[in-house]
Amino acid sequence: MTVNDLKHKKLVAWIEEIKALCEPDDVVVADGSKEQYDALINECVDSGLAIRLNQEKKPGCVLFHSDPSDVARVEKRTFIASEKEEDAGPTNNWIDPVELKSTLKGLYKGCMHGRTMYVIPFSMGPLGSPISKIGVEITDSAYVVCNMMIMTRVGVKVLDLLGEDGYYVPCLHSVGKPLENGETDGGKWPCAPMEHKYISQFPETREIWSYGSGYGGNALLGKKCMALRIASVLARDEGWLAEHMLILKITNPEGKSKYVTGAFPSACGKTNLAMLIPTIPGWKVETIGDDIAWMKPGKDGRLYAINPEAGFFGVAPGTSKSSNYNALAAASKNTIFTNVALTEDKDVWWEGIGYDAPGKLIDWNGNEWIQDKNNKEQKPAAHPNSRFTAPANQCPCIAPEWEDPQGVPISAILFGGRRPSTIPLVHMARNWNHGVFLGSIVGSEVTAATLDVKAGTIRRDPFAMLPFCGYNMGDYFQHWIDMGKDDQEQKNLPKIFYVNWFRKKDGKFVWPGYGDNSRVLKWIFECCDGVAKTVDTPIGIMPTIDAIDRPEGVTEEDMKELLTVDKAGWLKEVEDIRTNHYPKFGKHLPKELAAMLDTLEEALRK
Ligand code: SAT
Ligand code: MN
Repeated sequence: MTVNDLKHKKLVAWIEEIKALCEPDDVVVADGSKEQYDALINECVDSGLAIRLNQEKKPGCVLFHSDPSDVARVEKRTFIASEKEEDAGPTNNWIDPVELKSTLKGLYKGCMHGRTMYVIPFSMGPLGSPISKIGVEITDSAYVVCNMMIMTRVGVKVLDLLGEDGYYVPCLHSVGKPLENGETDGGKWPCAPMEHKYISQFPETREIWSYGSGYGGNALLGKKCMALRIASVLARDEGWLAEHMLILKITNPEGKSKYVTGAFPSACGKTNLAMLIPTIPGWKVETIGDDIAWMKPGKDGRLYAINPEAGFFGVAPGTSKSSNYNALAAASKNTIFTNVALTEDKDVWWEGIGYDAPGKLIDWNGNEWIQDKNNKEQKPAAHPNSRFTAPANQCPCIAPEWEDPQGVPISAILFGGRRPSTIPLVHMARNWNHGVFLGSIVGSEVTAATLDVKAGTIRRDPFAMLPFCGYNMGDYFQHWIDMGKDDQEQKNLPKIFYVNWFRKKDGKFVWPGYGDNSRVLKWIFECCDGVAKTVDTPIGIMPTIDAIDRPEGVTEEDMKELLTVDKAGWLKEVEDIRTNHYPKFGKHLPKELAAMLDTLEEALRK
């Protein structure tokens, strides 16, 4: 398909403008066909950028190894270029949009020399859903095109929906590595040096300009850039919520189902929770989405959620038959692996895959790697943020209604993070505003999903949106408060919970997590029906000690540890919020949240 086939005048004009700026060798429109996907993958394999995996063990799968500097999102190089700095708020990097565009135009000038420019029309959300949005990404990376074809709905059908004058979010991307005078990549992942990487969002004009990185959230612009940063701005203006949340369906033994969303920072197990296999008999969990939820109020006052994505961009390390059977099955064919290790028979391997390395490997850096379990210092064979890009419809537990254009009605919203102490296994907010308070104070140990914050330290990550909110986070809190103004008691709005699967004692996890999290989901299910065993505490509503069935290996003592309010710990938490967290938002902090903090402290001191 070529630009001549396009009917949308504004789109054609934009393509011509970018073509004149970036000066590619040619322009190709992504039509969404399997033929085009296969041809692009073949090109990547032929040029040495990708390795075709063992087609008996992993049919339709390939492996890419990125440049060692281009393995995760780069938060320091991510910018919200609003007209006023205040509108980007205290948690985002800001550059004046005029200045940033001028810098970027300098970088984009001629940046596609020697490359093909691809135009990717894509829909975030089921085609034609009233909640979905259309974007068009221009990129010079075939890797990006193929990943977008898995992660979003791409091609002719989207162009049909767009018609001659439909609205789309323009998303411009280049790896930032022009090829001069017949030069080739020579099988090396192209990208620009760190100081030239820019992941830029322009919230007023709803544009995305990304330069210099080919990786995940930096380059697949439908995901974090559009479905979270730009969508959060649209959601504020249009009265809905664009959130960093999984969506799951849970069914009890009587066949009654509820839908739950959950916000957890990157690499905290959203994919595992969305696909869990319950350890309690008779219960069933199915998946709607594992990373992003768009929720809109319906006429009945309930929130209806869609998963704007069509695939999973999941963390590979730690994914095994026992930790997440469904994710492994989803990624068993037609999957793109990035930065995992390669076995001698061209299969994939990573740390925590559930078995030892079957012989010599090629690690994610392309070097020979032999497992040495006695060497605690051995560098991992797969990068800790290595990923699989797998079509959602290959997941054995995908819910039949996962593409329902109307979305699914949400009964409960979970917040959580990795917290080795203080935060109990689960507690429920007393009302909507209290739930917003819980979302606003989420903190988590940092993981490998971001490159420029030290892994292992605890940082506040409100609503798990710290790197993804496209405007002032204080105003975002206010938007959440506003969404509940007519339904404080949550007659129709979801109940809100704070969970923590990551409590540690003597360096070991107290709660087994994974499938056993279904026991907590069961209590949450019962809370939504008003039949759970609960106790009122200074921090909110908690399960009684016997309300949650104990998994094997968890003693009553452990349960007490998990479900007792650690008053001293919480007072420290309050102190930290009061001195380090909330003051950042200044006058943008909703008064309701400041009041919640006072109420919490009073209750703890009683
Ligand atoms: O690289 S991504 O942003 O897509 C993954 C993540 O950090 O959640
Ligand atoms: Mn994520």
